Amino acid sequence: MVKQSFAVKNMMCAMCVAHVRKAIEGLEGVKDVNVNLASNSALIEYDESKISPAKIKEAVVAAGYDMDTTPLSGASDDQDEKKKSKGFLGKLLGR
Ligand SMILES: [Cu+2]
Repeated sequence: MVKQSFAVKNMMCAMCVAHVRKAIEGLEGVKDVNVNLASNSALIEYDESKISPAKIKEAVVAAGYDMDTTPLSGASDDQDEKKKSKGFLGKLLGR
């Protein structure tokens, strides 16, 4: 089981967030999903032996949105928390 954050594109409002969440949470192998509109990302906890980011993306695309299959950040280090969020924002703004 892994917990990773992915960039989600084309979300405009709370309804979009609900759509994306619904598309992801119904998938087999997905345990938990938290979609964030402000950071345009989805924090997904899933069983990597049952589902891949590519499969999750398929569901997101089918719902009318788009998602990166590369996680935004890997395993987190507590002391790097600030640095990480800065890099994360920079990544989003750089697109
Ligand atoms: Cu919307």
